[in-house]
Amino acid sequence: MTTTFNEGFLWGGATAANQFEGAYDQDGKGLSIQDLMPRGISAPPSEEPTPENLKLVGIDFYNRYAEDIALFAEMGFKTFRFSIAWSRIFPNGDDESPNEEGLAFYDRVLDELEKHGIEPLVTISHYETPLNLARTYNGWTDRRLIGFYERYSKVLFERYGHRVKYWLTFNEINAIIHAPLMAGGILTPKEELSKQELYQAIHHELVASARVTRMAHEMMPGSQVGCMILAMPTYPLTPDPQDVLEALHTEQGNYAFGDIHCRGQYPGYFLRTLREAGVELEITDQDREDLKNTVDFVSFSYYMSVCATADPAKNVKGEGNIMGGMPNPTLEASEWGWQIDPVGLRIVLNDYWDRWQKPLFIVENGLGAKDQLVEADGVKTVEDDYRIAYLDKHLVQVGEAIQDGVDVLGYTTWGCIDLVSASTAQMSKRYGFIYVDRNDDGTGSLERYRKKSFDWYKEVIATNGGSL
Ligand code: BGP
Repeated sequence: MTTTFNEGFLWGGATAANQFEGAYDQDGKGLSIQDLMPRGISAPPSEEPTPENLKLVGIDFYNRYAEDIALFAEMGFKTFRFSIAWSRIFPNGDDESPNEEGLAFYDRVLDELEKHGIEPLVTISHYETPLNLARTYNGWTDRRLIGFYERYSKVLFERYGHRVKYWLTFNEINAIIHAPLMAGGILTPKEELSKQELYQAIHHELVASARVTRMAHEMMPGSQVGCMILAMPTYPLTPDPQDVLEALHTEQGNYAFGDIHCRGQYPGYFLRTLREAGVELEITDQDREDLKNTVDFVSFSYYMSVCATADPAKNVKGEGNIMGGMPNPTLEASEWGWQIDPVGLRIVLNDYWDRWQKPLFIVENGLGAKDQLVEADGVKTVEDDYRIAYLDKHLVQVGEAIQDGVDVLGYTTWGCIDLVSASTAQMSKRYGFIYVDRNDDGTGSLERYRKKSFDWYKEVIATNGGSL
């Protein structure tokens, strides 16, 4: 079998602490904003944690990590992406010293990964700002969060730096525009949040990301730090130049985050957007210096593409898609209206490579679907041919992009083990190769079962993509 994937290609899966660890108050963990988000990103947060919030228990990875990592190893994972829960390390976010029990948990996770020869890929902040930082400072609107984030990152680098090479600063950093609470810990309701506050918060995250990138390079020579962008290619709905321009403007909303991380300064088109929105950013000379610390690679999530039009009469919003955008009439969609576009992944890879000339890492991709647990030959499984078809088609396009000359470091499917969905906060939107017995009403044994896609992915990895 021939393969276009380079030797050492990092095949694996991706997760986030708040969506699968559970143990929300175990061993000194403080609350994070997610502990008050039982109904997903669009609903207002609750006052206190409520049992209906599936994230409080998640899939109990906190207590079952060894079993789960063994399953990842059985599939042959080369890498595993997970996030560190900030509120496990600094329960209030602004504490003077870290929580040793929280740190010890990730030591154990890293021990287990090391045992199986799996390279860790760590997200420092994945939609789980400590609640106190949201309540006391209104999240990233406050410049002081830069310092708290630096203190937290420094502790991670000191503790894990000798065994973690790949770091991501903020998950889907551009999502803050559409989901300021989830991605920025900002409690002001989105409709009431001024652009001034929103863009200042974005600026703080960008400076924090750059400062921590520098710190990583100083403290851990040889470390690789990446930004993480929610990629969603936007096609013009028609060849009308106004539609093409509209699509470009939409893309620029996402490009800006990569441009700043890769070029070390604000691009002109972004400054224009700020000017026209009447936003006057508070940028210090030190900020400008800090931003020059560029990342080593660009990572991104990819689920779908969208269309754009300049004609307001034609502008219909897609369903369940936090970034907005119009559905593409030529594509089919998942049960949640996320449009399936494997070729779009090749387009993104070529586009980002041409633009930034940095290695790319696909750190999320996958199909959310309602799975049915069935019994075949006395073994419980899920016949998820639809998931296999989705992943296969996307990976074929990754292979095409590699042949186009794009430097791709690796690929981690989203939710390699079933976990709680970010947008719906439910279990029934599943992505995994491993089925977890937990239902939307919170019932279930938490038992794990290999799906059909488990063996399929194992073969893909074993053949380094040759079986695709
Ligand atoms: C990304 C997030 C993940 C994840 C994924 C799937 O935006 O980084 O946290 O959840 O989307 O989304 P969902 O769970 O809403 O289907």
